[in-house]
Amino acid sequence: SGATAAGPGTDYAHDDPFTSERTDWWRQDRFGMFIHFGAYSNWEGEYPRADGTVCRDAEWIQRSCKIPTDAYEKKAATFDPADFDAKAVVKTAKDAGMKYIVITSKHHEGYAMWPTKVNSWNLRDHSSFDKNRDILAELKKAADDAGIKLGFYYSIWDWHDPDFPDPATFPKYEKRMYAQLKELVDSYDPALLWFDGEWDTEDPHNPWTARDGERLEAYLHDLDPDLVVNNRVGKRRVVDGDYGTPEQTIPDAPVDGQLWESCMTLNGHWGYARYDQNWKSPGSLVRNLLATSSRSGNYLLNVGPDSRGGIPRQSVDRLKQMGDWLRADGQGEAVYGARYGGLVDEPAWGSVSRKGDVLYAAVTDWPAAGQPLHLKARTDFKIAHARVLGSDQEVTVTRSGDGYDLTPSGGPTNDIATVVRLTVDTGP
Ligand code: JFZ
Repeated sequence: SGATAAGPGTDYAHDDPFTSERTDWWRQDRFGMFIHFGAYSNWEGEYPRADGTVCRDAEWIQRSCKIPTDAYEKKAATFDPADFDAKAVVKTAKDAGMKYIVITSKHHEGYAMWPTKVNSWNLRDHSSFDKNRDILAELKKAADDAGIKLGFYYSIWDWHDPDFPDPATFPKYEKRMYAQLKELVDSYDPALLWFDGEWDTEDPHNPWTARDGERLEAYLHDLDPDLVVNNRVGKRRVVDGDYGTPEQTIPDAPVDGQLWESCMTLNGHWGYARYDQNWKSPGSLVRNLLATSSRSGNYLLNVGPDSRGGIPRQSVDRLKQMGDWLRADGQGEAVYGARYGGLVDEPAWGSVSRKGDVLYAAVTDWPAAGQPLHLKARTDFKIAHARVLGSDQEVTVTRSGDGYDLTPSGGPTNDIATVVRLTVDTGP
């Protein structure tokens, strides 16, 4: 199962992420929560200009709206996410069926969401927040209690540190970055690190090189050899970590030679943006999750807490509906621990995932009465048994042309995706 090639480039872990025990939890869990939360959240997506107009963006607001550093720092000094409730966040993730959480510990703005000793540009020293609180520690405790893994997003690109953009002073920045990463690992024992900002940008001053990526990977391995790390550590995939990170899209087929995780927003922004009400429907979100797991990928779905630290109601509602679908009739079986099966072509009517000798055909376009669902076989196998999860309706299985026809005798069990569970025999 899976490619044995370790994928392109240098592997941080010195093992094969496709098969190693280290990545096992990540390969099984399939569904995680991304949290974009930082000093940018305090703007709630809106920067009122002196001329009375409003400039809008989320975690990029400082750059896109050209907010002067002193104004940005002043706003951060009023940041008071007193409503941040780690237990509620973890419960939202758990109720959604999510198995891990990745929160921005430091985004491009450079603001640390934990009491770093490296500088004072952080939630304890530069805010109006309770000085006795540490939201990463709270999240770690709540996640541990709930059996949920915790990981940190960390931006290599830093808009605040004056030593970042100048290649002559960059090593000084890099030292501080290494120190911050050590703080994160030592204080919170994260299961995963999700790097970003290593890429070539419109900013010609991003001095991060592939060599820097290699050194960083070696450093992380020394800090904690069990860490799972995404691929945004080294430029141009010269250093590729454990898995690829397609953003806002789902690859239309399994990716050869690389584990992957699609990260996606629930509306159109990562950070909180009060004006953005362009929410995805629960049905399309579940279908995305099914498409992802059936192509051996993970789905990292984002929430952006507001300036008080609360997750928008619209996000919580949608996630809850995803969890309801996953729990109903054991339909989560089609996702957790499941992957691309190699036995059939992906049908137009849904997706097919596999766990051992079981195929899960998740039907999003249920056929009209008496009409079959066709499965195009890629290789020879037999179907020993077929049933609809959560129903005792009969499914007739017949050999047909290049594969099988499955003809259900009744209707779908829900209006998002009905799962037909097939026991297969792939022969000796
Ligand atoms: C980055 C960030 O700039 C953004 O704010 C957010 O955190 C997102 C998850 O990651 O944006 C990217 C990163 C990589 C690509 C595009 C946008 N990319 O590889 O195409």
